[in-house]
Amino acid sequence: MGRNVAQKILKEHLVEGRLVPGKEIAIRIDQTLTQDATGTMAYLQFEAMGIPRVRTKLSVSYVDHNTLQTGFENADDHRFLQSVAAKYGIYFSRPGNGICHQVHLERFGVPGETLLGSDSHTPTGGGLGMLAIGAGGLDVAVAMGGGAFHLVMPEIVNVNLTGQLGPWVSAKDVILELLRILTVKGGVGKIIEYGGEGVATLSVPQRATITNMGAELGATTSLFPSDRVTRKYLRWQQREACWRRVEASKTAAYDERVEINLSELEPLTAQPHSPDNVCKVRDIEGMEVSQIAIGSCTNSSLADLETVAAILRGRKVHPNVSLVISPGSRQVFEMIARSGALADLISSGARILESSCGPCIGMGQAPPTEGVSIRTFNRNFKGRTGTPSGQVYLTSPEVAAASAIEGKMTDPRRLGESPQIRLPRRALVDDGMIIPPAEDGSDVEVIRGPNIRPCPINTELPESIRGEVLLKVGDNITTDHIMPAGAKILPLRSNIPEISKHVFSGVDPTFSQRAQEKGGGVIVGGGNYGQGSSREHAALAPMHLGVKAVIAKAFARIHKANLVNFGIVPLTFVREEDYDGIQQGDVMEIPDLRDALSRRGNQVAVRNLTKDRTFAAAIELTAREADIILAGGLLNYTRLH
Ligand code: MIC
Ligand code: SF4
Repeated sequence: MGRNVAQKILKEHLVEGRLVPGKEIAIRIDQTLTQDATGTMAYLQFEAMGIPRVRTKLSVSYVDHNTLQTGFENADDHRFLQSVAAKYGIYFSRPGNGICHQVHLERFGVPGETLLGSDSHTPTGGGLGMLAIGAGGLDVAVAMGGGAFHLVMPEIVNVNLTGQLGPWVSAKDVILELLRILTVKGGVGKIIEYGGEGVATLSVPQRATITNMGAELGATTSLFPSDRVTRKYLRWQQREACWRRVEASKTAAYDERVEINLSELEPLTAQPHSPDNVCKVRDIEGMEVSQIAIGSCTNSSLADLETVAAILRGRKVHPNVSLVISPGSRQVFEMIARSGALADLISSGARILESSCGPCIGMGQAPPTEGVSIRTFNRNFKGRTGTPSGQVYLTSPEVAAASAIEGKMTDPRRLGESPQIRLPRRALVDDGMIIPPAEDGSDVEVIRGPNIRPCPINTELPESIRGEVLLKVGDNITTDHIMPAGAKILPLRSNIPEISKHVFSGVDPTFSQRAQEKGGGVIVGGGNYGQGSSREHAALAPMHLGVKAVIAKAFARIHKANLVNFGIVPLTFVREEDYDGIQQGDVMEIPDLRDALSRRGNQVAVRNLTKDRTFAAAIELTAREADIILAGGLLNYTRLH
């Protein structure tokens, strides 16, 4: 039987294991990317490994998250990252050059190669036919050192696209439809591979919008084949030389199949507070809106912004709406400036922000109290904007622009004929904001500000664990709940003792203090615990507070890997009723846990000393993961092996 696209790339990069779903494999990583919010820790970890130069084909360090410099911290981080990049052989994309995923797609992505990025939206590169995976910073540091990336071989889902998008319907609607069908946990343990005759009708940036938001399905990654459209895009970027065809064999098999007819789609939106809470825009038309934000790694390509400009041309933003626009990259920004589209946007009353993540990660532009904010982004988790009562609706740029004019949620099909945009024959290529590394980095000095503190390291797993349930939470807890971001907390990413004070602060402001007073403990979670971002701070900071284990109904992939990497034991309930029987404050004991992990046991008995009850918890770990936890995390494990 022939192979699908994912299998072909995995096969070429396989260094351990067999491509059997559920079995552990290890793959060689060609490229890595980091961004500043996860990058400082990743590079501190890389430095600790004592390797003089990265061993990948290409590594890029981006600055795009922490660009609001309200104190010295972020600026110091930027300097640290720039000096580390120069020293260790990493390209450095300066603040202002754009969002990592967008810039990587434009300037670096290569069809058929592997990319590991310390950001959950790394699968954006799947739009180019790349196998691009998001991971914790420590996994990326290991890959930079030439180490393989370990993962459990996912199942491969074929999304068969037929037909063609109609007027005013966009790539965003494709992925919102898939989120509606599969939900935020539907992609866990899966790779989403797009195929079918509809693929050829989608441009690379459209494909990238779709693979980007595959992160919200919980998928390991998403990807499109590399075909003629990919070649054309790379030619446009003056990078045709790196194109190669990567397509599924005619006889390729898949573990699951989903059908989407592009012709049948209509404008959709994800309602508060989950990307899978999808409905038709026309079903909630007329809802008053106070803010509209266009940008993010999902929807700020040149075509997106030219379309928005064409809709707004000669019109004014509604007086009750604040419209903010952040172009995804400096390339896009400069191109809309040269085409005149930027003038149309400014003239309509839009507020133009720099090319960065900005409002998407709560770096400014928090909406008003209870304000409705329409965003072309990928996440609408409660409080992520910085306004706890904010109501975020995720839509396409077309819906956002139409709603900006009307001041209400608007189905853009009301505006009549859809705008026809024309893109220049060549992209404006200028890599002047990407600094290549020093040829010989040995005498480059790494510059460290006072907020940059060493990465804490866990100790070996003790024989038994005992501790209080510090917090019990429900399903779909995101890493934004566990370790919030935003303008106030993000600057602390390089300082674990400080950032730890904010763990779970939006859920229970007393958490951090209680954890410290009790000398740590256990967290009890529901299904899909830790969905969302790749931030390893959601494991590292709880570890610093003494959290020893998380017992949940099920985990999201990246967060589970991060827990393992820092020596926190992830356990799952064997019987869901056992979750119901636990209360916050109960004292739990897990005797002989070390022994169970060493024996490769698949279950362990957990004693609830307060309720005088014992229940079984499953150990769903590969042998390597069990060893990492026994060693007290990946850094210790790497030293031992
Ligand atoms: C996000 O969108 O939540 C982030 C900020 O890009 C994160 C990374 C981080 O927390 O630094 C992600 O998606 O991985
Ligand atoms: Fe940045 Fe938002 Fe994309 Fe995360 S999702 S990388 S914060 S733009």
